Amino acid sequence: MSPASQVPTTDAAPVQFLTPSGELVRSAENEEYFPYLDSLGEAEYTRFYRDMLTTRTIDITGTNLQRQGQLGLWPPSHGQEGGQVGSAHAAKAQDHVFPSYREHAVGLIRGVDPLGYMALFRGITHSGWDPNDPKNGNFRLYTLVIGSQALHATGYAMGQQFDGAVGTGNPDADEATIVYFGDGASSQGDVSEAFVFAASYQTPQVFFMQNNQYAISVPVSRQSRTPLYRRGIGFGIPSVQIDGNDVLAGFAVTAKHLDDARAGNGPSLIESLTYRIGAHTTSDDPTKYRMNEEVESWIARDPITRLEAFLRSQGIGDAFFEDLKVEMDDFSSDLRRRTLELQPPSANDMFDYVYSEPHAVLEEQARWHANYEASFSDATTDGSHA
Ligand SMILES: Cc1ncc(C[n+]2csc(CCOP(=O)(O)OP(=O)(O)O)c2C)c(N)n1
Repeated sequence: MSPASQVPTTDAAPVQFLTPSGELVRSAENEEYFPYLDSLGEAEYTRFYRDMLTTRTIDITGTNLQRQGQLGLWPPSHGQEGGQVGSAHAAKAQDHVFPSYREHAVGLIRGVDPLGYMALFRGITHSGWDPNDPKNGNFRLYTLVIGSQALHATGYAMGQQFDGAVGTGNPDADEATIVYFGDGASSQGDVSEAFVFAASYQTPQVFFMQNNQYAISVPVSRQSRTPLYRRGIGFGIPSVQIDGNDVLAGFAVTAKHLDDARAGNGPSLIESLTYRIGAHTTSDDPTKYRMNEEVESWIARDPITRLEAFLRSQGIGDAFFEDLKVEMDDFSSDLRRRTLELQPPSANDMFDYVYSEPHAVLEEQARWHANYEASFSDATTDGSHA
């Protein structure tokens, strides 16, 4: 028997509540998630729609600004809004969120001003937002070192457990952690190590893997011989696959597993099957490694158009969508204006974050540097100095 033929080949269908044409379906296998689905009504549906559209607007604005030389880089989340918006709404205020670098929807929903993304990718700040500021909803910093945030999250979740913030039975106090990472990251040692510790310590944690089918140019088929969610099962972590372009599945499944985590039932892994419609970043040309037909087939499963179809079937009319278009235009202009107004930091700021306490040698260097910079202020127009 060849090794490949020993691998089980049957997998449950990914959890889906909203079909690509926007029809609500309930299959008996997904019954455990029904209460979470049933907790949603028109207010939540329209909120999800608005958040997905806002995220796409941020993406378009960021991409345009990069193309005009105003940002150094932009990593688009176009196509991945369903899983992101659904899962972000499943997290409670007291939960902690560890992103990768394209979770623009998640940060938005946690309270981050998207201007922070622009500042970060304009290269004028190391972070873009303060994760300790309560208004940013415990949304940690973007992490470009692939997979390392899984370790940060697992360590944090171990701390939540040691602090007794799990399984007390108080739904407003019990905490969980959710960490976002990609299919490529799941091939990294850091993620495997995070799985080991999460399983051993039964951390209050959801691993939210966005399988957008590519790690830059490397397709999932090259990275793994089994569906990626099975990687979690090997570590003893309950794992489930969802239709990541279905915002309702994203919400219901994440809400259930975060509830389990807060209740002290340990970690779980959600593989959110989706597709990166745009480039990996604005430095990438995806036409070099994938076919247009493939992209088109995923555009037909777009998370926003399917929710629009569902909303229309629920009686939401043109006015709602027309008003949102105007709102998004204003939002984009405002974000663009504020980005262009961002000022570069003072070069002397670099001395502020070296040590936690003041340091005499560094203070001397900072004084010298400030004087040096000031010496240019009386430069004449021909470049010489007075
Ligand atoms: C430790 C490390 N190795 C390599 C890279 C270069 N790199 C940047 S993005 C990326 C692919 C990540 O793919 P995936 O985890 O699927 O996330 P996606 O970008 O598709 O959201 C790689 C290899 C990196 N940033 N960090």
